[in-house]
Amino acid sequence: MTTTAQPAAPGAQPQELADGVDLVIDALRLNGIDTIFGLPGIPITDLTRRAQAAGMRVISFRHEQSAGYAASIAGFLTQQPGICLTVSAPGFLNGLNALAHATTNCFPMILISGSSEREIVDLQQGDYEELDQLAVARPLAKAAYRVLHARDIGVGIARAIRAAVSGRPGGVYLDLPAQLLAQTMDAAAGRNSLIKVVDPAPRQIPAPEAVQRALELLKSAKRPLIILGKGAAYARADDEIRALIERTGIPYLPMSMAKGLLPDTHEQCASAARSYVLPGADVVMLIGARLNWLLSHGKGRTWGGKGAKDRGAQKFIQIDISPQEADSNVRIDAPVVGDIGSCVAALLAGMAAGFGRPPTDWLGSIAERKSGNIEKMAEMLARNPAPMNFHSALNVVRDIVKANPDAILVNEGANALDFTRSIVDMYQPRKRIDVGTWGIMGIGMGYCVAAAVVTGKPVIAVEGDSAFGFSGMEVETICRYDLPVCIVVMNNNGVYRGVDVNPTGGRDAAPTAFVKGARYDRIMEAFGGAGAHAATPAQLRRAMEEAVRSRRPTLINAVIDESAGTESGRITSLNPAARKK
Ligand code: ADP
Ligand code: TZD
Ligand code: MG
Repeated sequence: MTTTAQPAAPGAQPQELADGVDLVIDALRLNGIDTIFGLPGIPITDLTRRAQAAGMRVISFRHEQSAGYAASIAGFLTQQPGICLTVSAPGFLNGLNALAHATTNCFPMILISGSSEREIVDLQQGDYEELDQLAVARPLAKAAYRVLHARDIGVGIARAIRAAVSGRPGGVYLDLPAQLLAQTMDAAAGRNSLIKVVDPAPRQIPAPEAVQRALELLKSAKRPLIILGKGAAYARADDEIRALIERTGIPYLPMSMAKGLLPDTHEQCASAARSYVLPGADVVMLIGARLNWLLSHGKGRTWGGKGAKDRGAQKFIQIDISPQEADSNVRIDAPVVGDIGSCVAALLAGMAAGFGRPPTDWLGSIAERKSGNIEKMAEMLARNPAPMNFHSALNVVRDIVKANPDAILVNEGANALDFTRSIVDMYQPRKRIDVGTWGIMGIGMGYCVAAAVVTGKPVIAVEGDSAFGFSGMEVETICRYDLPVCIVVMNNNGVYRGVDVNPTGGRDAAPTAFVKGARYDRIMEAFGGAGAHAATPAQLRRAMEEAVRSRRPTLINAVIDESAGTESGRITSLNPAARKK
């Protein structure tokens, strides 16, 4: 939308003007960005309205944190920066958690926030929602920018896009003061100032000698292992990765969000023999996975070391776009720096002359462990205890996901997370999205909304009852946009378990215990969606099948034995109280 100014002199043509809002919208659209996740208010209400009027999808949330998580995962799912739009100070701060989360997880996202007047903020004169937002955002963002003049909006958005998606992706902050949005300039000059970013995430070709070094190490391996991380899922080099794994015959372990890059049922998938392959491998190739806490920092007993700080005997190859990642925890013998598609293609080209399969004793002993563990798991899943436990409930989810392999699975909680990750097989790339690098609670409903909006696929969310509470109000958002989301709340009456009691016998409940027998399904009914209460696997199955068939927003309250979980799920060892014991 443009406005017209009074002609400067009688008889002159009226000048066509564009304001800051026009230019922001046009700059985003010029770069193919057609969706905004946000929450309106001063000074960005008009921006949300006019973006919608211009044909953009504006998804309005009940809390900025969910809008931010939605933007971050939209970035992961599309390789385009997800946009989160917030109001100044408190709205900005609510979105900040997601900005930091995006940076930590290497997801491309731009948090665009309106802000108050610079002159007043900098003199701390107490403006409406006063906060030096740029300074606050900077340490948590990959890059942070402020635009003060309408003529710089094009540059500001171009820089934000490049910073978000190039190299290692991350969260970018873009500060737009209220005054900027109202500033006007000549519309033609404004159009001319916008930048359509050319090649925003350039390929990064690995050095031939780095590829050679990696190939030689891999060839020398007697017990090789590949670990796929969410960087590999993000990179969309699905065909190359599959070719590498199948041509080499090397067993692989997918990290949580890399599950499904190849089907979890693939014969080379070593997930069911994880505790055997990590200490047993002699050469490990990491593809888009960091040796952080999720991989025990590459050391300790997990890797066959004798103590917590001790290294195993593995040599490491690491494929990553960030040159600083190598040696972050242990020595990387063969770093390969570049984008995963180019690196894997270069490795494949280097193998064209032939590449031997791993020794059969390594593959044989993995296969043996796998089948033993898969059998044990099948037994657990077949049991039908009353009340339902995590296994019997997730056995149903496992079947539903198998029957709907293109559905996106959102997952958060502690036990609800760990059991789902190990029980529910994934069959396609980028279908499992979860708590990520921080193990953060609260991503649930934001992820559901974004996944449904940007992919158009059905979404299934498996949520701990505590985890769900962090973003539960977004059920209204899911109903408002009528999204095909089926939420299963694994209701065990609390954080980890529902059985804790206040040791003093006082009237306050224990810190980890919730209201018993809560009916989360009624929250969905309050907004016109379908609620269901499931006390048995058969009831859960019926409700999930109906949800997938109808594509209606659905929330199933799955009653889980309140004593079934363990403290902190699988990461009990990180709990200081448990450590002391
Ligand atoms: P996970 O949690 O699944 O182990 P991480 O988030 O720890 O995965 O690691 C992802 C890694 O992938 C990061 O180090 C990041 O730099 C890298 N990465 C992201 N995108 C690409 C890409 N296109 N090419 C190469 N590396 C990438
Ligand atoms: N706050 C945030 C933002 N992230 C966190 N990870 C936590 C708190 C601590 N926390 C966990 O690590 S898991 C969890 C919390 C509060 C909830 C576990 O309870 P749940 O799952 O009901 O979601 P289970 O199935 O009962 O274990
Ligand atoms: Mg719980």
